[in-house]
Amino acid sequence: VIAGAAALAAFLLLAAAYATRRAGSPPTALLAHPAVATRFFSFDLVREYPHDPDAFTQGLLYAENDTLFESTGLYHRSSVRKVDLQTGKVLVNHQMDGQMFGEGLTLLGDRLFQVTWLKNEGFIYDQHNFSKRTSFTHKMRDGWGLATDGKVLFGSDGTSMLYKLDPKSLEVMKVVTVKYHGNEVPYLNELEYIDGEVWANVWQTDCIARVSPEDGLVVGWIFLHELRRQLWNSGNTNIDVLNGIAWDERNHRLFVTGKLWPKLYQIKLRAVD
Ligand code: DDQ
Ligand code: CA
Repeated sequence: VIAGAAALAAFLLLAAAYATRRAGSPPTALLAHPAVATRFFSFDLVREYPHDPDAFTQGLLYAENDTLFESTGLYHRSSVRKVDLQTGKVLVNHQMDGQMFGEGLTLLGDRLFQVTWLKNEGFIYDQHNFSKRTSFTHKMRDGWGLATDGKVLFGSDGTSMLYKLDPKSLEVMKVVTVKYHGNEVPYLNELEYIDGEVWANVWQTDCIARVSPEDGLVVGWIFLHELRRQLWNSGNTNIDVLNGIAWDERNHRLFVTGKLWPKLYQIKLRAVD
């Protein structure tokens, strides 16, 4: 995972250097170009909360009144749950079929949409009663992340493609390729729609890409390696990657966590460019 972060950092530098050389101009000129005016963000920690260290977080969203919805993965351990933010306690739990590997989750209206790994089957749950459930199939290559702007669904499948899906038919309405300075950004994972952008965890990188859903351009990078490093350094050597972004739109609170992380963090972005 550390190698992954280093690889991404190296990739970012190389991509910038390559683009600069090709353009025959200094980096300032490159960054001044509106099409590549990518911003870079670090963060300030606002608060930390307990998070179930057995939750292999694959989908995360803020519900209301200090609760979250979360989808977890791994065979025989996958679940959909409603979680209390303050205590991390699981308030409602739905255990999935053992052959299912839970992935992205989002709430549109009263219904939770969930996709699964390596199957093109997804589920729709009544947010008030997880046993009221229907299933659907989708045409993404795989099921990784889900988010919504309140009208359509956004989906990721582990490639650099970002899908717009019709929530009624689950048909693909539009696909954009996510690119940073002309380079495809693969492994798009957990998603969140925030203020007109789709934010995507990039699997194995400690980074979140802020993507313009209209054209797929990366408009910002958020670097969160310090969170995983701090957990690791305090003895949590069992943790997996950063994954899980939730946005409390009303109170403008941003939450992040990771797979098997014992903590969930409220953070505030700080521009470093
Ligand atoms: N994904 O979240 C990146 C989409 C999938 C992660 C899969 C992690 C593998 C866990 C071990 C699977 C056992 C067959
Ligand atoms: Ca999310």
